Amino acid sequence: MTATLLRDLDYLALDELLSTEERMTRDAVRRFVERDVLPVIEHHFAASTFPMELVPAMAELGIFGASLKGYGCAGMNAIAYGLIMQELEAADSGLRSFASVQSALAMYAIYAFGSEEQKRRFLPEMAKGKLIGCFGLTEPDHGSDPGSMETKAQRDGAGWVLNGTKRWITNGSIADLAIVWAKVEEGIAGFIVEKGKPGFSAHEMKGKFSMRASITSELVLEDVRLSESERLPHARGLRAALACLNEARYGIAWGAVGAARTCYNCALDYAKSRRQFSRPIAGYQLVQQKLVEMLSEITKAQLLCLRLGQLKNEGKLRPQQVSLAKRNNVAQALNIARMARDILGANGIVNEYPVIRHMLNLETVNTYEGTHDIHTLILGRDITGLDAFD
Ligand code: TGC
Ligand code: FAD
Repeated sequence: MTATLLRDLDYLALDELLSTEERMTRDAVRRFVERDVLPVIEHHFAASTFPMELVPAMAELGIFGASLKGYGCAGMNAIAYGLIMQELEAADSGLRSFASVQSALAMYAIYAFGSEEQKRRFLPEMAKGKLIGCFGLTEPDHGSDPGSMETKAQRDGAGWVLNGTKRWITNGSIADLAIVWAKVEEGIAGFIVEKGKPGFSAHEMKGKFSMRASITSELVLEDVRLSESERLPHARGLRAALACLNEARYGIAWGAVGAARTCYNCALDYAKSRRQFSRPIAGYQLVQQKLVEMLSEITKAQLLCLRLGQLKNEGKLRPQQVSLAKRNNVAQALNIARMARDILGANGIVNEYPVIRHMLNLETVNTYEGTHDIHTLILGRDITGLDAFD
């Protein structure tokens, strides 16, 4: 993948709506991606490994917990945070996933629902990338419906005993701590389970065709004993876990634009240089139609993101609005990746170009953090007042 594919796509001059700080943040992350990520990402995707060597530089850029305030975090606004996610995913969804899980799921869970002691102990080290977190909500038999989870935490004197299995957990086997959601008598609670706890193990899941530059694991909890101080004291009910998802889904809405932009840039360059029937294929109406479709959808997705960011900065963003953007932007990005792959013909299936990698990754992004159809139902419930989940 070449650096020129990271170039901006800004048909409506949206850059003018960004502050100097937001632009600087975006450009710094783009430079990092160009310098450090592009040379290694294909290798990691092929080997199915995550580029851990990039973690210190990501921490240096303030990427982990970027929008959190205090505790060693950068305290950026929501738009700057979104732009970071966009630039990371322009390289690979696995890189954005790593940052999303660390920041929006693990760090945010501690930030929003942890005790002061937990925040002081974990957040500064996580911001430095010295401690890696993961987020265990999904189980083998409970994905879209996490409220039916079977993992249990039972009272044991002053502490707790946890039993259960979490599956499809990003960063699971490279994490130093897991945020684990479990059923308790009063509903659902969140716990911080550190690596090395007796009875706790993480196993990498192999055989993925998608998100290969990202570690996905199963977490097994067998009579894991935790003290009360390892429970998130302010996490009460499924709503706490879902509040973390809002943060991650927000980042995904932005990130998908980055993946789509790379695919578009690649398809445009290719179409201008590839000649068939004595002319560049970019000169044919059918190819132009695809490129224009891609341009339009990326531009609309960018506008959605910017407005979402403004609402988030003002503290007015509703979860359903995040669902609208996650659902739309990921579906459009996946469609754009498929169109780009088509424009590249046979070259669309080889790793000389980043398009097939993005396309495969986006299949996961369409499924995790609420599938496309689950977000349809969340929105359907919001506009009709009728709950299709029941
Ligand atoms: P429901 O009755 O709708 O809600 C239960 C309670 O939660 C409240 N609530 C929310 N609160 C904050 N944010 C949201 N988005 C919320 N949605 C609902 C709700 O008000 C209620 O509160 P209370 O006080 O009345 O109890 O619960 P339900 O069981 O009917 O759930 C429905 C549904 C589908 C919305 C929800 O369960 C869902 O979103 N399912 C999708 C599961 C999902 O997204 N899993 C993601 C796992 S993590 C992941 O994939 C990480 S990928 C790595 C990466 O990000 O890169
Ligand atoms: P299911 O819930 O079984 O859904 C299967 C199909 O049924 C989907 O098409 C869905 O839309 C449809 N469906 C389900 N219910 C309904 C309904 N009521 N009406 C209509 N259609 C319905 N989870 C974590 O907790 N932490 C992580 O870090 C994490 N990382 C992940 C990384 C990867 C690479 C992947 C692939 C997944 C990850 N997940 C993680 C899990 C992810 O959130 C779930 O896969 C997702 O929520 C969907 O659950 P499921 O796969 O069990 O599908």
